[in-house]
Amino acid sequence: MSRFVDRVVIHVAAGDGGNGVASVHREKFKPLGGPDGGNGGKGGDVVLIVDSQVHTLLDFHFRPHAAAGNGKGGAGGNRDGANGADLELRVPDGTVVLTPDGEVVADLVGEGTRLIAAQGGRGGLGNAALASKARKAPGFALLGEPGEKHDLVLELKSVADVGLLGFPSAGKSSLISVLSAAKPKIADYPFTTLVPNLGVITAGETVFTMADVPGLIPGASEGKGLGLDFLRHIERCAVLVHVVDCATYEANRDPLSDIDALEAELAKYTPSLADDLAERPRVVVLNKIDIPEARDLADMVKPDIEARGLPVFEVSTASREGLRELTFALGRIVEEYRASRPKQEATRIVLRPTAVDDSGFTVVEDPQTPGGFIVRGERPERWIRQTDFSNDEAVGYLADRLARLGVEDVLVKMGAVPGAQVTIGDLVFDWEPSTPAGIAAVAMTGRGTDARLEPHNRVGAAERLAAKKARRLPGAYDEDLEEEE
Ligand SMILES: Nc1nc2c(ncn2[C@@H]2O[C@H](COP(=O)(O)OP(=O)(O)OP(=O)(O)O)[C@@H](O)[C@H]2O)c(=O)[nH]1
Ligand SMILES: [Mg+2]
Repeated sequence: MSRFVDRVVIHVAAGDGGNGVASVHREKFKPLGGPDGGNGGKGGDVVLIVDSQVHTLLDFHFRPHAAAGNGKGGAGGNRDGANGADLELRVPDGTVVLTPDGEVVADLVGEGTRLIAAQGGRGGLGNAALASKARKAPGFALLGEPGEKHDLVLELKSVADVGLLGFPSAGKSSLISVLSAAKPKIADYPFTTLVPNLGVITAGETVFTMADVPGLIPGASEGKGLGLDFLRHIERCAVLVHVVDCATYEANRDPLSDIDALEAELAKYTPSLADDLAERPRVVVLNKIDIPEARDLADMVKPDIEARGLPVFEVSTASREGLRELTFALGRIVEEYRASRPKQEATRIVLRPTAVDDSGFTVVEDPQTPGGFIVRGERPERWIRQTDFSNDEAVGYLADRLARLGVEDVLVKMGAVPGAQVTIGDLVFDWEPSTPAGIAAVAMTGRGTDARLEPHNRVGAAERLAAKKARRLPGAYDEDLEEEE
C-alpha cells in the first residue's frame, strides 16, 4: 500500500544562465575581424504541473531536491550556448504552493495547470551583442544570471464538494461507502480512517465529490487524536456535513454536544486558502437509526438542531434509510454553491507577488556603517550579478550603467563623500565621485573603441541595430542591448 503524504517541503533550483563570451573574429589577413562572441543560454525552469494521475505528494517526500539544467556558455563565431533543460514536476490536483513562511504562492487546480516554481537565470550577452556605436569592440561579455533557488511548501487540499466531519466511529467512512464506489476501511475502533478518501456521488443531474476525513475529538487543536491538519482537505468544500453517532455508549456525549464540540475545534483551525470555514453551509446527519435507541434519540434532538437553522437528516448507513433524501439535498446545496461562484477556469494561478517596480532604485543610509549607503533595486542588483569583476572593461561598463540610471546623482544628493562605503547586492565598494569604477576616465576616452577596428565597423547604425535585434535572445533584457547616448 502506498503511503499518503499531503505536505512536503521541496528545494527547487532553476538552472543558471550561461555566460556570454568575448571573442574577436579572426581570419587570414584580417586578424581583428570584429566581435563575434555568442550569448549564453538560458537556465532551465523548475515547473509544477497538475496531473490527475498523481494522488499524493509522496514522491517529493523521498526526493525533495529538484534542479533544472544550466544554460551553456556562448562561443566565438557568434555561436549562442544551448538553453538548460526545464524540469517538470507532476503534482496532484489541488496542490497549494506556499513559502516557508506560510504565504500562498499558488493554488494549482485543474489538469495541466502550470506554475514556474523557480525561474532559470538569463544567459549573459556576448560581446557581439554588446557592441554599439560608442563601443565597437567590447573586450568583455556579461555573465549569466544565477537561477532562482528556494524552498517551497506543497500542501494537498483535496478538491471535494462535500466534507464530512464527525467523532471517530460516527460512520463517515460507512456513509461514503454506501453513497459512492469508494471502499474505505470501516471498523468499530476509533481512528480507522488515517488519510482522506474521496468518493464521487450522483444525484440526478448533479455529480459531486465527498471527502471522508479522519475523526475529530475535543482537543484536536492541541494535537489530540489526529489533530486538525487533515482539515485542509475540506477547505474547498461547498458544504460541511456533521455525521453524528446516535448510538454511542460514551457518557457525556449526545448529538448536540458532539456538534458543539467539533464546531469549537473547527473554529480554531485557520484555513490557508482565503475563505473562512465559519461561513460554509452545514448539514447534520443523525446516523445509525437502525438501532431503536438511536432512532429515539435522533427523533428527540432533531427539532433542537433544526431550531439552530441547520437541515437535519436521520439516516442509517446499515439499512440505507434516509440516504436518497440526503443525497439530493447535498446535490442541491452543491449546485447553489457552484452557481454563486465565478466559473473556475482550468488554469488558475495566483502569481507570486513580484517586486514592486523594477525600473527604479532606492538609496538608504547603511545602518551598519556610518557614512555608508545601500543601493537597492532590481536593475542595479541584476547588473552586479552580470558583471565579471576580473575584467576592467566589464567593471567600467557597469559603472556607466549605474551612472546613467542616476545612482551617482542620488548618492551625491544624499551627501556621500569620497571613500564612502556603498553596497549594491553582493558588491561593497569605496565610492569615488563620478568614478565608482573609473567612470570619468572612461567617459572621456570612450571605452571599447579600438582604432584598428574602424574599417570593419563602418556599417550604418540602423543595420547594426537590426542585426543585433536579430541576435537577441528570448528573455534578453532590452537595456543590455541599448545604444549608449
Ligand atoms: N448499526 C450501525 N452501525 C453503523 C452504521 N454506520 C456505521 N456503523 C458502524 O460504526 C462503526 C464505525 O464506522 P466507520 O464508518 O468506520 O466510522 P468513521 O466515522 O469513519 O470512523 P473513523 O474513521 O475512526 O473516524 C463501524 O463498526 C460501522 O459498521 C449504521 O448506520 N448503523
Ligand atoms: Mg473512517
